[in-house]
Amino acid sequence: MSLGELRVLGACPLDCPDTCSWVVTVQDGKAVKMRGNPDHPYTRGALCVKVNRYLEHTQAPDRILHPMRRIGPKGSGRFERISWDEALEEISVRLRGIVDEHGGAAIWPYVGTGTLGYVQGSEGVAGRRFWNVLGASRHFLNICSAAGNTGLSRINGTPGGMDPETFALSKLILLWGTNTLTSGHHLWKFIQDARADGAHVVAIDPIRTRTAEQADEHLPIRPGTDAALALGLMNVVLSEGMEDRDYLENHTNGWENLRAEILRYPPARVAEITGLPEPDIRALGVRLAHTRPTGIRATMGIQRHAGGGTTMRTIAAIPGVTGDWRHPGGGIAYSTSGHIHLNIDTRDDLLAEPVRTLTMTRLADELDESVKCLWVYAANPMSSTADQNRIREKLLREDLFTVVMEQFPTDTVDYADIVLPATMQIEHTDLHAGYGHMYLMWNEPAVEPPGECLSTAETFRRLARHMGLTEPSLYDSDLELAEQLLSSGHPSLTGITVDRLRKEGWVRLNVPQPFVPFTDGFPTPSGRMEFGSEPAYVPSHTASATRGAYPLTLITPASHTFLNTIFANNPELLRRSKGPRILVNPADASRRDLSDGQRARVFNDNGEFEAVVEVSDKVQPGVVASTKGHWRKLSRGGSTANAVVDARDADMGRGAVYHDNLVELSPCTS
Ligand SMILES: Nc1nc2c(c(=O)[nH]1)N[C@H]1C(S)=C(S)[C@@H](COP(=O)(O)OP(=O)(O)OC[C@H]3O[C@@H](n4cnc5c(=O)[nH]c(N)nc54)[C@H](O)[C@@H]3O)O[C@H]1N2
Ligand SMILES: Nc1nc2c(c(=O)[nH]1)N[C@H]1C(S)=C(S)[C@@H](COP(=O)(O)OP(=O)(O)OC[C@H]3O[C@@H](n4cnc5c(=O)[nH]c(N)nc54)[C@H](O)[C@@H]3O)O[C@H]1N2
Ligand code: SF4
Ligand SMILES: [Mo]
Repeated sequence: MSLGELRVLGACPLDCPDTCSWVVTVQDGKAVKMRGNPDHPYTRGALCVKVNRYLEHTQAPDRILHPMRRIGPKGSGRFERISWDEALEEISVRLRGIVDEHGGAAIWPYVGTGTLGYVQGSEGVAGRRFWNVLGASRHFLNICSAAGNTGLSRINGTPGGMDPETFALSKLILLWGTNTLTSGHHLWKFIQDARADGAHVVAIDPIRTRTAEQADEHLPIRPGTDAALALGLMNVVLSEGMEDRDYLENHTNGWENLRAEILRYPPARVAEITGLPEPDIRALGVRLAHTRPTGIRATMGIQRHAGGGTTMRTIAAIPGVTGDWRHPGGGIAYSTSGHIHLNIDTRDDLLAEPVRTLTMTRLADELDESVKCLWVYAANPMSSTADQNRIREKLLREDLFTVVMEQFPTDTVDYADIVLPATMQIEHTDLHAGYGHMYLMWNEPAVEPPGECLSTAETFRRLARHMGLTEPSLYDSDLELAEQLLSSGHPSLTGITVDRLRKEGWVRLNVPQPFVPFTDGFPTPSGRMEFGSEPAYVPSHTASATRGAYPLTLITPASHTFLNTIFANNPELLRRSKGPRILVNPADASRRDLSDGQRARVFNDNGEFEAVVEVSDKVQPGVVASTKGHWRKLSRGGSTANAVVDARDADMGRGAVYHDNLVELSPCTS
């Protein structure tokens, strides 16, 4: 260790279930190394292909370091540098004018998932007290997991489920609409531990992903038909006489209804709906009937469909029928966020009167004349949100005042009137909780912010001061905010303090090890699992629509090399992504004269994007797939997959439908 060398513990802020623990080595005030922390019980040392470049990313030449004001037309991305004082003054004048003339509800504070920090990011308080003082509209952050959260809450009373660590104890593992090795790979070590003990691993995914390739079995299901498969599997469990009658009797409500639904889905019918061979459905059903514990990992991918909420609810019925919730390693794991009971005190009492809620995924519709200020932070809607072309038109409106707090010159920044430079994780304090593990994580800043970058919390403190706002809680420091977050009094937080987190880097929630949820009943009003009486299968749009001019189902899942749109401007990761690509089955390719490596237009009535064709049986006929994350301005043709994605709601929670769209393909002619 050289003189002046420090090792600082931090946590990955990105929207990834794993929330890795990392160690930053700092020499003479400069971060010189970042490594995964081998001591963390869940993340155990490895980061990932993306975050291995995080340090390089913090020092990238295109980092935004100063406030800027637009000088070109909207969308041109032309700015001049201004001082923080000038930026705060211009913002204060504009915000005051908007509030006076139109009321606070004319402001849309559009926060995304760029960081999941509870102090600086979308999970917590950042900015929300400030917006409440101004009376701004509420923002519904439904883009990621809303349908699944709602579906699971209906049946279990919470989206929370298994502790992912307990997959090491499962004997049958269903990786259902989840690409573990790409979107949260630390679970894999626990799956491998289970395998070493004889567990059988099945991937259920329309794409033969890298995860499906590593599984013992892959079922290439027709998109959006998973609830029918779940019913079919339970049908076989009943035929085998292996339902857990005692569990059904004592811990569930609505069994007679669900049973009647299950009996309507014998394997032959399910084979027709799902496109899977009947013997495969039957064999998996028999395996499920006789294997305890069975652990189901189903994450957000599977619920990005018209029927996504119902899909999660019906899959989650399986451990009720098999009694798997009795055992460590049994049940379903979607997100652990339902087990996090921090005190998120956004001070809604500061709102003078009730305000409307604007919905993140519906930006294309809801960004109308009634919105006078769009304030974007930790989000990149120009690339991430559905119906991109219409969003672009709305962002061009001259009287819309758009402020973007950002680290990089994203597609959204190009439409800003004022850009504010944001810190990255090694430069600010934050408190995190994994949504794929049971630990609270501390992020201590390792270095000073570069240029004039400020954290989210500090930006809102300075703005409040500049505007002369007197509400004291607007000025709480980061450490005070963290203390408040930990002060809910919930038993899972007993003994967890800021001091302890700062010293130890992370603390496991105060729950038993192994953690088996619902042993004391379900957090529903009845204390039981609620099977409900609604239909148990709602097909996706693409599974039910007449196909007409757009016969192909497009799925747009996570890219291995980006995290949403983060890192898509890193030259090496962009190179490794091989640009926007589209997987096309050989039968569909030959019908359209498309060959491997050729450029194709992917289009529907919403718009189009360009992608390089990869002819492959990784997808079935009728299904094509391209990844999310690319930036418009770095893509040929200047648009991305979200140009064709509908702004439409799923059946529950107004969830997004990113994997449920119809398109056609044709060769690019130029
Ligand atoms: N490398 C990387 N990691 C990420 C992200 C990233 O962008 N890149 N994003 C992060 C975020 S924000 C999230 S929310 C999570 C999401 O992580 P995942 O839940 O894994 O989400 P997706 O990648 O959207 O979809 C997962 C799989 O679901 C499949 N799928 C789609 N439709 C269906 C269906 O109808 N039925 C079935 N059975 N499968 C289906 C897709 O083919 C895909 O392989 O990952 C996080 N991790
Ligand atoms: N086609 C398609 N589109 C999708 C999806 C899909 O499956 N398919 N998945 C959706 C999902 S799951 C999600 S979660 C959304 C994500 O959509 P968004 O929430 O818009 O997230 P990102 O596109 O990653 O943009 C986050 C931005 O925040 C910035 N940022 C990071 N940290 C900070 C910070 O501390 N402060 C500030 N001010 N900025 C910061 C980053 O530089 C980045 O530009 O995308 C959705 N879009
Ligand atoms: S993106 Fe996920 S896997 Fe990668 S470092 Fe962050 S938390 Fe870990
Ligand atoms: Mo997400």
